[in-house]
Amino acid sequence: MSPLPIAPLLAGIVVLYLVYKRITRISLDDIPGPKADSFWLGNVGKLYRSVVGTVDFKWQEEFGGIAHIKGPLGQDMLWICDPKALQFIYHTAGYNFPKAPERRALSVLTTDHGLVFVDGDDHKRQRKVMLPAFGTPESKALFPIFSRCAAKITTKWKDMLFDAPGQTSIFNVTNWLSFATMDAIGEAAFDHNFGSIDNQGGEMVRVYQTLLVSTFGKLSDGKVFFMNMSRFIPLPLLELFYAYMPGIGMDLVKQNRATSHAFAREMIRNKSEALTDGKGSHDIMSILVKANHSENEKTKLSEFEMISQMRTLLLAGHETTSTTLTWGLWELAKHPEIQTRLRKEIHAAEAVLQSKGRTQFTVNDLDSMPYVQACMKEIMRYHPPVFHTQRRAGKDIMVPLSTPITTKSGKVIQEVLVPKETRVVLSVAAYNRDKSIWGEDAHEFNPDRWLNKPDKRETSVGVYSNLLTFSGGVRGCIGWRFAIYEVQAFMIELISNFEFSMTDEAKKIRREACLVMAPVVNDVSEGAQMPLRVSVAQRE
Ligand code: HEM
Ligand SMILES: *[C@@H]1O[C@H](CO)[C@@H](O)[C@H](O)[C@H]1NC(C)=O
Ligand SMILES: *[C@@H]1O[C@H](CO)[C@@H](O)[C@H](O)[C@H]1NC(C)=O
Ligand SMILES: *[C@@H]1O[C@H](CO)[C@@H](O)[C@H](O)[C@H]1NC(C)=O
Ligand SMILES: CC(=O)N[C@H]1CO[C@H](CO)[C@@H](O)[C@@H]1O
Repeated sequence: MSPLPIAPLLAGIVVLYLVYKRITRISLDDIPGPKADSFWLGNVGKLYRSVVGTVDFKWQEEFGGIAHIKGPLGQDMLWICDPKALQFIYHTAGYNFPKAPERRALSVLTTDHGLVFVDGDDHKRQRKVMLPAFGTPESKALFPIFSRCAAKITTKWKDMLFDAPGQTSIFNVTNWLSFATMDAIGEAAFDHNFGSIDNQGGEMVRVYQTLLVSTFGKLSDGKVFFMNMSRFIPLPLLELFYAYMPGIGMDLVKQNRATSHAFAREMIRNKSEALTDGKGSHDIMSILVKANHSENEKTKLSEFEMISQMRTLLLAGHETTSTTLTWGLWELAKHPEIQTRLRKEIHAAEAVLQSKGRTQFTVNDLDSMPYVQACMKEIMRYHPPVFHTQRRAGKDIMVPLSTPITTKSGKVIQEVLVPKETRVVLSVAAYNRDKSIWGEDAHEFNPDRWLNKPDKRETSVGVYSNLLTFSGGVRGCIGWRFAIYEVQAFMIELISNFEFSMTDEAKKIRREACLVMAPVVNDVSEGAQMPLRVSVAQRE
C-alpha cells in the first residue's frame, strides 16, 4: 500500500491538529524517553517491526516503567510497563482508557463488531451476555474436549513416526498445533468439528490458517505510517477503506470475512432451530442464541453481533493458544532437563490414574501435577503472544507510578498527568520480565520460580497469577480459564507421548511481531515455522 497520495493531506490535518494541541495541551516533554528514529515514524517503526521485546527490554533498562515516545509526525505517546500505572489504566480508570479507534479499525476487519471491537455501553452489554459462558465450571468442563483434540495429534504423529527411519522426524509443530487448536475452539465454543487435524481441509480452516502472519507480518514503512495516521480518519471511512480498497494486502482478510460470515449464519440458524426443538446445547454459541431469544432487552445481540462474536472467538481463542504452545515446546526442546522432569510427573500421574481404573484426566487431576502448572505459567510469562496492548486517554488523567522517575528537568515524580487523546502502549513483554517483580533472573526461563511461592503480590495486575499475558480489568481476556486448561491439556498429552529436541533451523528462530508473536526462521514471508525433532517418548 502506498500512502503517498494521501500523505500530504494527512500531514496537513496533523499539523493543524498539533498546532491546536500546542495551545491547549499539557506537555509530556519533561518525561524522559528514547530519541525518535525518524520524523515520519517516530519510535513506532522499530517498536512494531523488530524482534518482539528487544526494544521494550532496552527501554525498560534505560527509562524504567514509563517512557515518552514519538508516534509518526511527532505525535506524543507513552510507553508503559510500571505495575501501578498498568493496574490503574486497566482496572481503576476502567472505561476512561478506551481502545484507540485506529486499532479498532484493524480489529473490525478480523472480528467485526464483536467484543474485541466495541467500546463503552455496547461493550458492557456484550460482555455481560458472554461472561456466563466463560466461568470456572464451564471452562473446567471443556478439559476433556481439549485432551481429545490434543490426542488427535498423537494418533497422527505416531502413524507418521512408525514409518520414519529411526522412528524420529522433524515436524513443523506450529502447523499441527494451529490445526488442533482450531478443532478445539470449534468443539468447545461452537460444538462443531472443523476436522482440521483429520482432513486438514475445509474453507474455514484455510481462511484462518496464517491469517495474522500473512496480513500483519513485515509491515512496510507505508503501512505503519498509514495505520498510525489513521486516527485522523473517521472510523466509518476507515472501515470502508480497509474493506474495499484493492491491493493493500488485505485479500486473505476479505476472503476470511466472506467465508466466516456464511459459516456463522448457517451455524446460528442451526442453533436457533435446535433451541426451538428443545435440543439446545451448552456451547458458547448456543448460549448467545439463547440470550437473544430471552425477553430481556439488555441481553439481546443482533445477528450481526452474533456473527461478530463467532469471528472474535475464532481469532482471539485460536492463534493465541497455538502460539503459546509453539513457544512452550521450543523452550522445552531447549531445556531437555525441564522436559524430562515434566514427563516424569505426567507419567506418574498417569500411573495413579490407571491404578484407579480411569483413563481420562480431568481438571481435578491437575492438582497432582504442580510442575505442569509451573511450566505453563512460565511459558505464558516468558512468551506472551499479545506482547503489547494499546489504549488512549479518554480525558486528561493522572496516572500513578509504583517507582518514581526523575524528569528531564530534574524533578522526582510519582504520577504523570496524561493529556486527553494520548496513545499509550502497554508493554506486556516488559512487565512480564520486570526484575522488581520476578527477580534478577527475570530474563531466564525457569519454571521453578512458580513452585512453593505464594501467588499474591502487592500490586496484582493481570487476571491470572500476576501475569499481564491476559491483560486485565474491564477489557481483560474473557477466555483466560479456557486458555490455561487448554494449554495444560495439550502439554500433558504431547509431553507424555513425545520427546521434542532442537534442530539447526530451530536455533535460528526469532520472535517476529505479527499482531501475535510468530516464530520465524529466515524471512517472515516464509510464514511461521517451528521445526522440532519429534520422537516417541520412552516409558518406564
Ligand atoms: C494463551 C491464550 C490467550 C492469550 C495470551 C490471550 C490474551 C488476551 C489479551 C491480552 C486480551 C486483551 C487485549 C487488550 O487488552 O487490548 C484478550 C482479550 C480477549 N480474549 Fe484472550 N487470550 C487468550 C486466549 C483466549 C481464548 C481461548 C478466548 C476465547 C475462547 C479469548 C477471548 C478473548 C476475548 C473475547 C477478548 C476481548 C475481551 C474484551 O475486550 O472484553 N482469549 N485476550
Ligand atoms: C509451518 O506451519 C505454518 C503454519 O501452518 C506454515 O505457515 C508454514 O508454511 C509451515 N512451514 C513449513 C516449512 O512447512
Ligand atoms: C448445520 O446443520 C446441517 C444439518 O445438520 C449440517 O450439515 C451443517 O454442517 C451445520 N452447519 C454448521 C455451520 O454447523
Ligand atoms: C434475535 O431475536 C430477534 C427477536 O427477538 C429475532 O427476530 C432474531 O431473528 C434473533 N436473531 C437470531 C440470530 O436468532
Ligand atoms: C498508536 C498507534 O496507532 N500505533 C500503531 C502504529 O502502527 C503499528 C503497526 O501497524 C501498530 O501496531 C500500532 O498500533
